[in-house]
Amino acid sequence: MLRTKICDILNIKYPILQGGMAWVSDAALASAVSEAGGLGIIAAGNAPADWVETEIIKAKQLTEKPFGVNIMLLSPFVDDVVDVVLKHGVSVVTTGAGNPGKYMDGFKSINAKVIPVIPSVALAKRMEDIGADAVIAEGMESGGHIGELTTMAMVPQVVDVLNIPVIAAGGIADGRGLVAALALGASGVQMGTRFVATTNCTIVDGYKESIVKAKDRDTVVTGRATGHPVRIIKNKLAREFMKLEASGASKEELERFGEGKLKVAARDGDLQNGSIMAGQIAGLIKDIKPVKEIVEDIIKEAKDSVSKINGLFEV
Ligand code: TUI
Repeated sequence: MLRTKICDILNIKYPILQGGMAWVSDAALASAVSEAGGLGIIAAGNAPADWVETEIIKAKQLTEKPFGVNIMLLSPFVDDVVDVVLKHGVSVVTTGAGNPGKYMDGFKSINAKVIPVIPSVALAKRMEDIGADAVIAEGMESGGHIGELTTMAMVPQVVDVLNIPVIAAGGIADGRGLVAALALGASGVQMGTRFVATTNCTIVDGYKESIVKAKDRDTVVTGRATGHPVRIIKNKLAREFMKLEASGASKEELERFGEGKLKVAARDGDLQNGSIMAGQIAGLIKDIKPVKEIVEDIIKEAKDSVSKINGLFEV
């Protein structure tokens, strides 16, 4: 129940993708999401290609269902990561933080479905023109590197100019969010923050607890001055970064300060000096649960949510 076009394209049960999150989305998390009926995604982030290769091999052992790899296009290892993806015949590739145009022929040569993350209508159109199978319209409610538009404003505008399916991302963590996305014309959703606060996610517990503790206004956008705005949970690092930014520090200085800080939080467990990337929807997340339960609950909630709305018409 609840099938959309993206389910057929990706050969998955539910129209729910897990965001590719650097240092977070490994084979354990991705395979759990795929096993639950969604699409799990391993994030290459800034990791070397051999790490990505190991995770792809592990994921193939953990699930027979489709999974994807997210390629972060600013990575210094991007060319090698693309080669690994081609070598292992990964069935779905999502891309972030740039234009994947020059890799498109390679992805097509292995029949991978290509789904770029886009922050605007213009880029969405360009992706359709170069042969993308779908796009992920990611609003600025999201954690990590973000664009300018909100999910609510961007998704229907992208839907109206594309023929390929649109996945909504940013600010979605439950069944109501899924229904809202479908109402805007999206074919499915991608969730990141919700899948961090799960028992299947292998990062330190403190990071997950920071998401559970976060309230609605507890994230901030840092790094606007660098041209790479990044949403993180307020902590010591966020305050120091904002102070540095306000003091007029150079782009290079800010980038140097931010470099490597996601690992410091997610893997080394230093939640004051590390960067806790998370979306605005963290405020809605109240527990750390198994992925399977989250996916099942979302589908149930979505159905209830639609019934409630239908009830409003039956007057
Ligand atoms: O990529 C993300 N989220 C990320 S990447 C990341 S690692 C990182 N850390 C610090 C600085 C930069 C990266 C943490 N979170 N989401 C997908 C996304 N893609 N958001 C925005 C975009 C995007 C931006 C510009 C996609 C395409 C684009 O194109 C510009 C152009 O015209 O080429």
